[in-house]
This record gives sequence, structure tokens and C-alpha cells, in this order.
Amino acid sequence: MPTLAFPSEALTRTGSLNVGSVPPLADADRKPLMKKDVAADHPTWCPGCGDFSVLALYFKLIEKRKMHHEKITTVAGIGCSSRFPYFVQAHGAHFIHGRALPFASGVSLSRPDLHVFVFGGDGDAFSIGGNHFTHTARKNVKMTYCVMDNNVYGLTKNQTSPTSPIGYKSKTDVWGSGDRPINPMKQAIAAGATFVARTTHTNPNHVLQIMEAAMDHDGFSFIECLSECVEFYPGAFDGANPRKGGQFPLVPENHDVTDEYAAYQLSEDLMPGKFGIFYKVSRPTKNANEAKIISTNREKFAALPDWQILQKNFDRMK
Ligand SMILES: Cc1ncc(C[n+]2csc(CCOP(=O)(O)OP(=O)(O)O)c2C)c(N)n1
Ligand code: SF4
Ligand SMILES: [Mg+2]
Repeated sequence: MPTLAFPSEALTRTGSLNVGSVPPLADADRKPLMKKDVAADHPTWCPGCGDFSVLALYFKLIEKRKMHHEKITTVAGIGCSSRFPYFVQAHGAHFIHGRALPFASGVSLSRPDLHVFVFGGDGDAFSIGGNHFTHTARKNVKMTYCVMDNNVYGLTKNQTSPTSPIGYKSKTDVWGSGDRPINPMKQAIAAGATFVARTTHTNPNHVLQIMEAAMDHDGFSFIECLSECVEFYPGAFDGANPRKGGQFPLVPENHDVTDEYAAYQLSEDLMPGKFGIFYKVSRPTKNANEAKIISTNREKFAALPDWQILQKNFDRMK
């Protein structure tokens, strides 16, 4: 009876289970993945939706960084943008609205060999998921969270989102929104994210550059990626698109990314705003802190299996 090696050795390069006796190929000998190997179902977004470019650049990232199927983990909540994992032929989850981050935290903490990517919308991130955003950022759980901000709820057909500007007319604000929008960059910095960057779907090279830098960051990396909803909020980001008469101002070269106050100041200007890395600092991750607790306890109770160590903890709580 063939035995299954678990987890990564159990998968061949095509992602299927390796139940035979042929040993898996070493990473260096494996064929790099191309877009066609990871592109799943045909995306069901409206033609022209900004989310298409973000997905295409994620495929480019996978290709460029030579990731293998079993190492790609794509998690999302609910929304047009959150349909992302459906379109990626690899591991992932389309989870509950606003709850992608707690799910992703579990994956990240239990599988240190993976880099978890989370994609979602402004509603998913800052309305229903606002609390999770704050806590995942402050805990510095290692993952990359890319919010595809279109300033509207797209999937549910045009309601005001937390990033809709004052005056925006939607089904929930027929006379125009009167509520001050949140500033995602400030929110991320204040919450304790250790990597905070901004980009826009209309500048593919920049998106890829930011995705790579975010992936390489050891901690919670947050990207606000402007992504136009052509159906309900067309033209929302023309001000940041030089092809539509707007501007694409980069973060100044002399900006100190470790200066929290300077990062705040950069976040003041909303449209077009600045593009690039606003903030990047090094702080212990929850992953590292938990790994330390686990190894200390394993040493202390060396003779016990994991479940008995866990049982001992439960017993202490009685
Ligand atoms: C608990 C719950 N509440 C509400 C909804 C309905 N709902 C689905 S997506 C969504 C908002 C999506 O907006 P956003 O996150 O900005 O994504 P977009 O569609 O704009 O990409 C809402 C309110 C839901 N699915 N589950
Ligand atoms: S409704 Fe908007 S966000 Fe949703 S797929 Fe269409 S263009 Fe994209
Ligand atoms: Mg949205």
C-alpha cells in the first residue's frame, strides 16, 4: 500500500496526489509554472473591471517568483474582488464576507512554509471586516493583504462603501453619501501594519513591484490597490491615471519608510494621492512569537505527544 507524504511532498507538479512510488521532483528540477498552469475558470467580472489587471499581475508574480502549486495560497472574503481564489488553480478559500483575515491567519500560523495572499474589496476589508483588519495588522500575522479598492460595493450592485467619497450617489445614499470616508493608508498604519503601500491597477509594473515587495516582507503587508468598478463607479480613479488626464505621483525618494508620522503625512492627499511604499518596519510577527512558545513547550514536555500538551493546557483552565 503506497504511503502519502504530507503535505507538500504529497503533490506532484500538476497539483495531483502522488500516491505512486515515484519520488517527487526536487524544486530546482520542476518546470516553472506559467499563467496557463494556474489560470482556472474564466473570470466572471464585467468587461473592463480593474480586478482583471490585479489577477493578471498575481499570475505574473507566481511565474516570476517560480512558485509551485502547493505553495500558492489565495484567500478572500465575499465581493467581486473576493472571487479571486476561484480564478486561481491552486490552494485557496473563498471564505465568509469580512472574515478572510482570521481564516488566513490560521493558515499562516500553521503553515510557515507558505506565503498567504489575501485579496478582497473595500467593503469586505473596512466595513464588515474592519475589526479583523485592525487585529490582524496589530498582531503582525505574516501574510499579504491586497485590498482592491473601488470605492463601492460592486457585487451587491452599488451601495456606499467606507471609502466612497462624500457626495457619492448609491442605492443606499440616493442623495449622496454624507459620511466621511475612511483613509485605508492611515487606518493600516494606525492599526500596526508593518508594511503599507498603495498602487493602482492602471500601472501594471508598479502593481507587480509592490506585490513582490509585500511578499518579501516578514509580517503583515497591506496594499491598497485602486481597482475601478466600470459598472457602478466608472472614472473613480481618472485623477490617478495619466492616460485619462490624471497624475501618478510616486512616494518621494527621500521619504523615510520607517517614519510613521511621515507615512501619515503622505496619506493626507486622497486623489490622486501618492503611490509606493509609505511605511515599512520590522517587528516580531505573531508567527515567530507562537513558534517560540510551541518550541519552549515541546522542550519542556519532550516525552509527551502534542495532544497531551494541549490537554494539559485545557486542564489548567478548569
Ligand atoms: C454577512 C454578509 N453580509 C452581507 C453580504 C452581502 N455582500 C456581499 S459582497 C458585499 C460587499 C462587497 O463590496 P466590496 O467588499 O467592496 O467588494 P466589491 O464587490 O466591490 O469588489 C456585501 C454587502 C454577505 N454576503 N454576507
Ligand atoms: S460590478 Fe464592478 S467590481 Fe464587480 S465585476 Fe463589475 S466592474 Fe468589477
Ligand atoms: Mg468595493
